[in-house]
Amino acid sequence: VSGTALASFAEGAADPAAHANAIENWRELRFGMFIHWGPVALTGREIGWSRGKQTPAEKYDGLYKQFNPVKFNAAEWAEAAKAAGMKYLVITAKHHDGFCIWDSAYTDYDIMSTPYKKDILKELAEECRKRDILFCTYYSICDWWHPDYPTDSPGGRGKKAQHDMPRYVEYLNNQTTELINKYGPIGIMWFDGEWEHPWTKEYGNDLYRSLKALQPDIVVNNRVGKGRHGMAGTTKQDAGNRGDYDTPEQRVGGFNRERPWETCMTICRQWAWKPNDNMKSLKQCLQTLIQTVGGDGNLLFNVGPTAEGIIEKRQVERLKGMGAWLEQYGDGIYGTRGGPFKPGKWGASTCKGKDITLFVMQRPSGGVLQLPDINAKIEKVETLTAGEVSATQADGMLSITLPTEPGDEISDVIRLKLDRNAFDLAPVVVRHVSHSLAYGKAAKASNVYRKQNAQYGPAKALDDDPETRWATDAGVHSAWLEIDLGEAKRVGRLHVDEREWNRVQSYQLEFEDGGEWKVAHSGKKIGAGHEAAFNPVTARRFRLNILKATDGPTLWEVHLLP
Ligand code: FHN
Repeated sequence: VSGTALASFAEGAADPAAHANAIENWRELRFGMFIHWGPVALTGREIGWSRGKQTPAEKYDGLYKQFNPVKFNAAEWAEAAKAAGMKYLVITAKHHDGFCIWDSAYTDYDIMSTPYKKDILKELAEECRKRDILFCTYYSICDWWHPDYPTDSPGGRGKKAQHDMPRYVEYLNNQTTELINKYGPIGIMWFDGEWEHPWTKEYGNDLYRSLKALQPDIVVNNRVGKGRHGMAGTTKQDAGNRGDYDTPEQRVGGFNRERPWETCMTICRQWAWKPNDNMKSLKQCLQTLIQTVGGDGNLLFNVGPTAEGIIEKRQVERLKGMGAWLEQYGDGIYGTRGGPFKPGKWGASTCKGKDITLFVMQRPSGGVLQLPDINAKIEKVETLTAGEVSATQADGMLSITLPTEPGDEISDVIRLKLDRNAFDLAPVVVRHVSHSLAYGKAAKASNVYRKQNAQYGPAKALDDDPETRWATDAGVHSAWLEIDLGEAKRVGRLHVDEREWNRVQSYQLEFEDGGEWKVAHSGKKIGAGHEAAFNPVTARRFRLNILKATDGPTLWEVHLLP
């Protein structure tokens, strides 16, 4: 990201030093609790989005009359965050449904109009501060309930007959100011719902500037304006996009030390409480945290409390499991920066001072992890999990001989102690050794994104490099990638990775036999880490023929295996 772009993101920060300091302090926290909660928990459906869809809007808007979370205990919630090793907490003060879980002077559609009649936010802010947990608030810019906000439910697709956006913007500014004045200092004002047409870049810039003037060390995410790239959460670099950090959602963001970023993700599937929702395993939770921090990002991990005001015991237990792991290995997470070895299937790395921590999550066959060597002397190597470890630096490679047995079901944790500051080392990609017969082989494709072969050609899907991909032009709905193995080889397995792009709807793997293409395997969706086994065929040329895609297919890796 260019310097000017970085500067423009923060233009309007009243006190640049306080602003920079606040971001550094927040980045060091690395792990936070996200809470999506409101009267919608009475229905077990999604907050905001179920209004006017699964739950008629009138019924949804009346839920507050029964909302009486008598089991809410702010100390228990704050304790759950602390036990998880979470250092900050962001709660939906107001989501897209307009309900305010604080005592607001600007509306009666708030917690004080419910049978509960107590100021949730006040209690939670106090209990967080007692435990040195940074208290933060989520505020939705779109408000499908508020009569002045132009769009309506379901999902903002409707339009209110009467509306008054300027008056709504005044309401929004009054409420965000109120949150800071009543419950501040607020760590992060976490905006969302900025994507709808009534909100403008100018509104966002004014709001950013006013918040920074009110509390110079408040951190404001990139959803305050109009510069976010959807769920990828990165910020467009055209001038005038405010926001202190990027916000990839329900995915681990890409390695990026230039721009602070934070992945927000649910521990279950739904943001708000849902009965019997699928919950992620401890391994999934921790490996997500490790991959995120290894990419130099923070993880904001979401729980959805019940209508009675409790966080489900199973979720609290899962978070406790994360906290127990962090008790042991948190020194490699908190206060670190991502890299220098970029995350990948192998695992991830972090650095702090002269130390690099390696989190090895996929043990290489043979037990020796091959990393590109670094421009530093390794003075000591130790394993924080179990067993013995050794390291050699030769021929441009750093070879780590791992303990014979995995040290921990989550990851082996190895500490390298260098002769210099680890953050100064240039980040490097760790090739994932796929043993693919197609690795590095000659390839051609029916289409390449803007004919930029060097950056997006078919060879980029055969290089085991997690950062490169074969890409095709927007609007392409079918394409092929042909591989020449150089000689006939027996192939019985296909591995393809398009990550979360999920554009491929159907494909065939073909092989050339006597001058014609025959089908070895047919499949439907690909997504992230698609594996397929089929009756082995022996041929020199293979072609991945994407028959149907929702838009230009983009594949990070295509592996052909025996
Ligand atoms: O619509 C919201 C959704 O309910 C949730 O709040 C997430 C988490 O940030 N953000 C929006 C979807 O992108």
